[in-house]
Amino acid sequence: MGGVKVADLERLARAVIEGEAATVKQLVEQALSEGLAADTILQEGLLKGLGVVGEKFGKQEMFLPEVMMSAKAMQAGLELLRPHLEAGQSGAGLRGKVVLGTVEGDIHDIGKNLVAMMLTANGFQVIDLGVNVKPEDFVLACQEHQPQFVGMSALLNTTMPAMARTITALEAAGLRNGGLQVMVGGAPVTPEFASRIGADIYADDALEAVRLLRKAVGW
Ligand code: B1M
Repeated sequence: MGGVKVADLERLARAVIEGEAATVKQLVEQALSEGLAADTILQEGLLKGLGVVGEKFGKQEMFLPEVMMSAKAMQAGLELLRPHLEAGQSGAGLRGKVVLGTVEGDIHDIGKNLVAMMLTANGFQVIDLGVNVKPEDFVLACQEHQPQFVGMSALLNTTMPAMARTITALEAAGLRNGGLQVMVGGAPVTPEFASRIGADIYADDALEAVRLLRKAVGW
């Protein structure tokens, strides 16, 4: 632990910004082997880097191909952290079942994957439908798996209405009468929007998602 330097995490953030997947992997492995907590590597390295990417993208200082490289580098790092973030859990699925996906028209999945990882780490069974999930596919998955929760992620203003359409489809299929609770999240989603569309739970980040679902199942 003592050997881990802030400079290494700064290098890691820089490697994400520069889209250097190989360097990201190497620095994550190094940080893990030096005993740094996976959560610190995630927050202070990977997510810090991606945050800068988001700012630069917004200001048109970075462009789509570069952002894609950064996202790939981020995912490479996240995969190495996955076993550590999910470690130490027995009885996976005991706490409840969650059908999860990024809504129709939206292919952002880093936040959704983090939510999936943190829920899995906390004993929930996650059925991950991936990205660009149509309302009818959420419905089919809920009919098949009978989860207590369905979680939707959206990162674009233009795809937020797909959350409302999905809730309407779940209602039309009679699924919400059975107590299925809807959780929504993603950078542009607000608590006000969540309540306006009839979602039961709004979570600001992955840890909050875990906290709220644990509360909902009484654990
Ligand atoms: Co895009 N993108 N992107 N992008 N991208 C954003 C979101 C944007 C804010 C960038 C910007 O302009 N500054 C902007 C959206 C503007 C808006 O509408 N509000 C944007 C745009 C415009 C686009 C395109 C339209 C660009 C184009 O084509 N011209 C395009 C859309 C493609 C599509 O989806 N149809 C596009 C494409 C892409 C890439 C493919 C290059 C890549 C995604 C790769 C991937 O995901 N595999 C990408 C990326 C990486 C970003 C930024 C830079 C980073 C997003 C991210 O992963 N953040 C992003 C800028 C930014 O967010 N600052 C941006 C890290 C992640 C951990 O955070 O997903 O918010 P987040 O998740 C958080 C919480 O929100 C929460 O928990 C997580 C943290 O613990 N959470 C939930 C998320 N889902 C939840 C669900 C829950 C609960 C909590 O319950 C179910």
